[in-house]
Amino acid sequence: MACFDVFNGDADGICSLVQLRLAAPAESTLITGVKRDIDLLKHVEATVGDVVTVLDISMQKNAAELHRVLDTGASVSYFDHHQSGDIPNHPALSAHIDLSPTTCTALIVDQFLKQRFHLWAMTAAFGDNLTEVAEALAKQAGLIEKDTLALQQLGIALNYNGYGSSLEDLFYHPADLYRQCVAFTTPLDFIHERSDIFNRLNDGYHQDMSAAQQAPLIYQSDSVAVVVLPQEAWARRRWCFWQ
Ligand SMILES: [Mn+2]
Repeated sequence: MACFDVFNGDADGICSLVQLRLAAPAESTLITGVKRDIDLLKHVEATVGDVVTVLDISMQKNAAELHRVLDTGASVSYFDHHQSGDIPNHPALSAHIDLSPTTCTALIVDQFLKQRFHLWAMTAAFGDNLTEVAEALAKQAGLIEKDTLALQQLGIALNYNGYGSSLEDLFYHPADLYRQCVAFTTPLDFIHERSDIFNRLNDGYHQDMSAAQQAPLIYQSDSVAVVVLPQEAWARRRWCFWQ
Protein backbone atom coordinates (compact mmCIF):
# COMPACT_ATOMS: atom_id res chain seq x y z
CA MET A 1 0.00 0.00 0.00
CA ALA A 2 1.42 3.35 -1.02
CA CYS A 3 0.46 6.73 0.43
CA PHE A 4 0.22 9.93 -1.57
CA ASP A 5 -0.08 13.30 0.15
CA VAL A 6 -1.28 15.94 -2.28
CA PHE A 7 -1.28 19.47 -0.85
CA ASN A 8 -1.31 23.11 -1.82
CA GLY A 9 2.17 24.59 -1.38
CA ASP A 10 0.92 27.44 0.82
CA ALA A 11 0.54 27.76 4.61
CA ASP A 12 -2.90 26.14 4.62
CA GLY A 13 -1.81 23.10 2.63
CA ILE A 14 1.41 22.62 4.59
CA CYS A 15 -0.18 23.09 8.06
CA SER A 16 -3.05 20.76 7.13
CA LEU A 17 -0.67 17.95 6.23
CA VAL A 18 1.52 18.66 9.28
CA GLN A 19 -1.48 18.06 11.55
CA LEU A 20 -2.59 14.88 9.79
CA ARG A 21 0.89 13.35 9.71
CA LEU A 22 1.63 14.28 13.32
CA ALA A 23 -1.55 12.37 14.18
CA ALA A 24 -0.85 9.46 11.82
CA PRO A 25 2.79 9.31 10.71
CA ALA A 26 3.34 7.58 7.38
CA GLU A 27 5.89 7.34 4.61
CA SER A 28 4.28 9.09 1.69
CA THR A 29 4.94 10.51 -1.74
CA LEU A 30 4.57 14.29 -1.46
CA ILE A 31 2.88 16.05 -4.35
CA THR A 32 2.76 19.84 -4.20
CA GLY A 33 3.69 22.96 -6.14
CA VAL A 34 3.58 26.74 -6.13
CA LYS A 35 0.44 28.16 -4.56
CA ARG A 36 -1.30 28.75 -7.89
CA ASP A 37 -0.59 25.24 -9.13
CA ILE A 38 -3.72 23.42 -7.97
CA ASP A 39 -3.75 20.97 -10.85
CA LEU A 40 -2.01 18.43 -8.64
CA LEU A 41 -4.09 15.24 -8.62
CA LYS A 42 -2.93 14.44 -12.15
CA HIS A 43 0.49 13.56 -10.70
CA VAL A 44 -0.91 10.73 -8.57
CA GLU A 45 -0.19 7.29 -10.00
CA ALA A 46 -2.11 5.16 -7.54
CA THR A 47 -3.11 1.52 -7.74
CA VAL A 48 -5.68 -0.58 -5.88
CA GLY A 49 -5.42 -0.27 -2.10
CA ASP A 50 -3.35 2.92 -2.13
CA VAL A 51 -4.29 5.80 0.15
CA VAL A 52 -4.46 9.33 -1.22
CA THR A 53 -4.89 12.43 0.95
CA VAL A 54 -5.77 15.68 -0.81
CA LEU A 55 -5.53 19.06 0.91
CA ASP A 56 -6.52 22.59 0.00
CA ILE A 57 -7.04 22.24 -3.74
CA SER A 58 -10.43 22.63 -5.42
CA MET A 59 -12.28 19.36 -6.00
CA GLN A 60 -14.09 20.97 -8.92
CA LYS A 61 -10.81 21.77 -10.67
CA ASN A 62 -9.54 18.23 -10.01
CA ALA A 63 -12.83 16.41 -10.67
CA ALA A 64 -11.72 14.34 -13.66
CA GLU A 65 -8.49 13.28 -11.94
CA LEU A 66 -10.36 12.45 -8.73
CA HIS A 67 -12.58 10.06 -10.68
CA ARG A 68 -9.51 8.56 -12.35
CA VAL A 69 -7.81 7.95 -8.99
CA LEU A 70 -10.97 6.47 -7.43
CA ASP A 71 -11.38 4.19 -10.45
CA THR A 72 -7.94 2.67 -9.78
CA GLY A 73 -9.25 1.28 -6.48
CA ALA A 74 -7.38 3.74 -4.26
CA SER A 75 -9.14 5.41 -1.34
CA VAL A 76 -9.17 9.19 -1.08
CA SER A 77 -9.53 11.52 1.91
CA TYR A 78 -10.25 15.01 0.67
CA PHE A 79 -10.15 18.13 2.89
CA ASP A 80 -10.84 21.52 1.32
CA HIS A 81 -12.65 24.85 1.45
CA HIS A 82 -12.64 25.80 -2.26
CA GLN A 83 -15.35 25.22 -4.87
CA SER A 84 -16.09 21.50 -4.82
CA GLY A 85 -18.66 21.09 -7.58
CA ASP A 86 -20.57 17.82 -7.22
CA ILE A 87 -18.93 15.61 -4.61
CA PRO A 88 -18.77 12.07 -6.03
CA ASN A 89 -20.83 9.56 -4.08
CA HIS A 90 -18.13 6.89 -3.96
CA PRO A 91 -17.53 4.45 -1.08
CA ALA A 92 -13.75 5.01 -1.23
CA LEU A 93 -14.02 8.81 -0.98
CA SER A 94 -14.23 10.56 2.35
CA ALA A 95 -14.83 14.24 1.70
CA HIS A 96 -14.46 16.94 4.33
CA ILE A 97 -15.54 20.04 2.45
CA ASP A 98 -16.65 23.30 4.05
CA LEU A 99 -17.08 26.37 1.84
CA SER A 100 -17.71 28.78 4.71
CA PRO A 101 -15.69 32.03 4.29
CA THR A 102 -14.57 31.77 7.91
CA THR A 103 -12.77 28.47 7.56
CA CYS A 104 -9.75 27.06 5.78
CA THR A 105 -8.51 23.54 5.16
CA ALA A 106 -6.28 23.45 8.24
CA LEU A 107 -9.28 24.42 10.43
CA ILE A 108 -11.35 21.62 8.87
CA VAL A 109 -8.49 19.22 9.69
CA ASP A 110 -8.31 20.77 13.17
CA GLN A 111 -11.96 19.84 13.78
CA PHE A 112 -11.39 16.36 12.37
CA LEU A 113 -8.49 15.85 14.82
CA LYS A 114 -10.38 17.44 17.72
CA GLN A 115 -7.87 20.30 17.96
CA ARG A 116 -4.90 18.04 18.70
CA PHE A 117 -2.51 20.30 16.84
CA HIS A 118 -4.51 23.45 17.24
CA LEU A 119 -1.61 25.91 16.97
CA TRP A 120 -0.70 24.61 13.52
CA ALA A 121 -4.31 25.23 12.47
CA MET A 122 -4.20 28.79 13.79
CA THR A 123 -0.96 29.40 11.89
CA ALA A 124 -2.66 28.36 8.67
CA ALA A 125 -5.69 30.55 9.41
CA PHE A 126 -3.37 33.53 9.73
CA GLY A 127 -1.68 32.50 6.48
CA ASP A 128 -5.01 32.22 4.67
CA ASN A 129 -5.82 35.77 5.79
CA LEU A 130 -8.49 34.70 8.30
CA THR A 131 -6.93 37.07 10.82
CA GLU A 132 -10.01 37.66 12.98
CA VAL A 133 -10.81 33.95 13.14
CA ALA A 134 -7.24 33.09 14.07
CA GLU A 135 -7.03 35.83 16.70
CA ALA A 136 -10.28 34.66 18.28
CA LEU A 137 -9.00 31.06 18.41
CA ALA A 138 -5.72 32.20 19.93
CA LYS A 139 -7.60 34.15 22.59
CA GLN A 140 -9.85 31.18 23.38
CA ALA A 141 -6.79 28.99 23.70
CA GLY A 142 -5.26 31.46 26.16
CA LEU A 143 -2.21 32.28 24.05
CA ILE A 144 -0.13 35.24 25.14
CA GLU A 145 0.13 38.08 22.65
CA LYS A 146 3.76 37.43 21.78
CA ASP A 147 2.98 33.84 20.77
CA THR A 148 -0.08 34.87 18.78
CA LEU A 149 2.06 37.36 16.90
CA ALA A 150 4.68 34.68 16.22
CA LEU A 151 2.01 32.37 14.75
CA GLN A 152 0.76 35.21 12.59
CA GLN A 153 4.24 35.97 11.28
CA LEU A 154 4.87 32.31 10.53
CA GLY A 155 1.48 31.92 8.81
CA ILE A 156 2.07 34.95 6.60
CA ALA A 157 5.64 33.88 5.80
CA LEU A 158 4.69 30.26 5.00
CA ASN A 159 1.90 31.54 2.82
CA TYR A 160 4.13 34.02 1.01
CA ASN A 161 6.67 31.29 0.32
CA GLY A 162 4.13 29.69 -2.01
CA TYR A 163 4.15 32.61 -4.44
CA GLY A 164 6.29 32.43 -7.56
CA SER A 165 5.90 31.47 -11.19
CA SER A 166 7.87 28.26 -10.66
CA LEU A 167 9.27 26.27 -7.74
CA GLU A 168 12.72 27.78 -8.41
CA ASP A 169 11.38 31.20 -7.43
CA LEU A 170 10.45 30.08 -3.91
CA PHE A 171 12.63 30.43 -0.81
CA TYR A 172 11.90 26.78 0.04
CA HIS A 173 10.29 23.96 -1.89
CA PRO A 174 6.93 23.45 -0.12
CA ALA A 175 7.68 19.73 0.35
CA ASP A 176 10.95 20.59 2.15
CA LEU A 177 9.17 23.14 4.27
CA TYR A 178 6.55 20.55 5.21
CA ARG A 179 9.27 18.06 6.22
CA GLN A 180 10.90 20.66 8.47
CA CYS A 181 7.58 21.68 10.06
CA VAL A 182 6.29 18.18 10.74
CA ALA A 183 9.28 17.55 13.00
CA PHE A 184 7.60 19.80 15.60
CA THR A 185 4.38 19.28 17.52
CA THR A 186 3.77 23.01 17.71
CA PRO A 187 4.71 25.90 15.44
CA LEU A 188 6.14 27.75 18.44
CA ASP A 189 8.73 24.97 18.84
CA PHE A 190 9.43 25.15 15.11
CA ILE A 191 10.00 28.92 15.29
CA HIS A 192 12.27 28.49 18.30
CA GLU A 193 14.29 25.53 17.05
CA ARG A 194 14.42 26.45 13.37
CA SER A 195 14.87 30.18 13.61
CA ASP A 196 17.13 29.87 10.54
CA ILE A 197 14.14 28.85 8.41
CA PHE A 198 11.70 31.18 10.12
CA ASN A 199 14.03 34.15 9.66
CA ARG A 200 14.75 33.37 6.02
CA LEU A 201 11.03 33.21 5.25
CA ASN A 202 10.17 36.27 7.27
CA ASP A 203 13.12 38.39 6.13
CA GLY A 204 12.56 37.30 2.53
CA TYR A 205 8.97 38.46 2.69
CA HIS A 206 9.92 41.87 4.05
CA GLN A 207 12.82 42.28 1.62
CA ASP A 208 10.52 41.57 -1.33
CA MET A 209 8.01 44.10 0.00
CA SER A 210 10.57 46.87 0.24
CA ALA A 211 12.17 46.00 -3.12
CA ALA A 212 8.72 46.30 -4.72
CA GLN A 213 8.09 49.62 -3.03
CA GLN A 214 11.30 50.96 -4.57
CA ALA A 215 10.47 49.75 -8.09
CA PRO A 216 10.23 52.67 -10.54
CA LEU A 217 6.74 54.05 -10.96
CA ILE A 218 6.17 54.97 -14.60
CA TYR A 219 2.51 55.95 -14.47
CA GLN A 220 -0.01 56.82 -11.82
CA SER A 221 -3.63 57.97 -11.92
CA ASP A 222 -6.44 57.91 -9.35
CA SER A 223 -7.13 54.27 -10.08
CA VAL A 224 -3.99 52.78 -11.62
CA ALA A 225 -0.29 52.63 -10.87
CA VAL A 226 2.25 51.07 -13.21
CA VAL A 227 5.59 49.90 -11.89
CA VAL A 228 8.40 48.22 -13.76
CA LEU A 229 9.75 45.07 -12.14
CA PRO A 230 13.00 43.42 -13.15
CA GLN A 231 13.09 39.84 -14.43
CA GLU A 232 14.15 38.44 -11.07
CA ALA A 233 12.79 35.85 -8.64
CA TRP A 234 11.66 38.40 -6.03
CA ALA A 235 9.71 40.31 -8.69
CA ARG A 236 7.98 37.13 -9.88
CA ARG A 237 7.05 36.34 -6.28
CA ARG A 238 5.55 39.83 -5.82
CA TRP A 239 3.85 39.68 -9.19
CA CYS A 240 2.17 36.36 -8.39
CA PHE A 241 1.20 37.72 -4.96
CA TRP A 242 -0.54 40.70 -6.56
CA GLN A 243 -2.43 38.62 -9.10
MN1 LIG B 1 -6.66 27.47 1.92
